[in-house]
Amino acid sequence: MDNQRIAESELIINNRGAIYHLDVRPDELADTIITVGDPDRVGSVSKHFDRIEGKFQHREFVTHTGYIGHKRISVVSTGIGTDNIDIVLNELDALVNIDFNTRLVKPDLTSLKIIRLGTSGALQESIPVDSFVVSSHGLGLDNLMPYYAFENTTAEKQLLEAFRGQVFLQPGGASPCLFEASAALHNHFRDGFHTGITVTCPGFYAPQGRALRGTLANPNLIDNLTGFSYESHRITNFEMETSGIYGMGRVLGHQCLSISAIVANRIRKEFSKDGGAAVAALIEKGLGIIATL
Ligand code: R1P
Ligand code: URA
Repeated sequence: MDNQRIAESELIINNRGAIYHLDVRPDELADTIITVGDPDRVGSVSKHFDRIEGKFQHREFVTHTGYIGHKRISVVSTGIGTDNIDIVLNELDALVNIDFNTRLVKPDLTSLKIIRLGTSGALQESIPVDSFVVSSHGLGLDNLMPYYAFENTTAEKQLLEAFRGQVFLQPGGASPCLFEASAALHNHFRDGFHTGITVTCPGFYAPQGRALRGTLANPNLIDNLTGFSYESHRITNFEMETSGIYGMGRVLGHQCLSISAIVANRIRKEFSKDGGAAVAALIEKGLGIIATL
């Protein structure tokens, strides 16, 4: 495809020379990025930095860039859901891979390291609250990735085929998609982490099998997901961003990994007594590794 100038309506740059939603300029972003859902969690990460270089905020998108030793890291809040992931991943990519002066895609592309530090609900009895899960795959039941053209590996196609055969999804729901984590990043996060397939849902209540007053269209969803197995693969947990991050990483060529503190166990019907402490522990453990990447 010709490298055409990207129009003002498509790549929106504000008066500060910063991208539309994140309000961050290209020079204000590191190549190693931590994403968190909660804007308040950005400060809980950056308080561990030796030096903070800049703080930016627009809407729910808070960004702090700084250093741990010589390692430059940006931490960015995404808010909740893969609709926000569409915005954040596209804007992070534009900040490194599009020249903001010429509006042309750069000839040499940068592959960012993007690591989500989030919260999640476990779908296996053996994964207790306050433990940590690394997502070997993101399996999307949301509707973001069907809007993009992407390639799946043979292994991903086989796993998705097995999922389609075993798990009943109510008619009219999204078509499932599946992406593997960056193997290079995953290899750094083995000790002290559970690992498995993470299901990404378009909501927290019925889309995750929770009924308060609404009636579930698919009451067997949790049992179906918990019981899924293909070769050594199991579904470990539920959340709301991972498949979007992995899918957009595939489309744009970034290395992505999603790590969650388990705050709920849906099989034992337990919730963490101190989810804040579990997230703080995940941030400390995660930063210890991320600083060495
Ligand atoms: C729901 O409570 C939110 O928590 C999880 C879900 O993915 C969703 O965003 O992640 P975060 O704690 O990172 O936001
Ligand atoms: N986040 C989710 O999306 N689901 C849970 O059960 C817990 C955290």
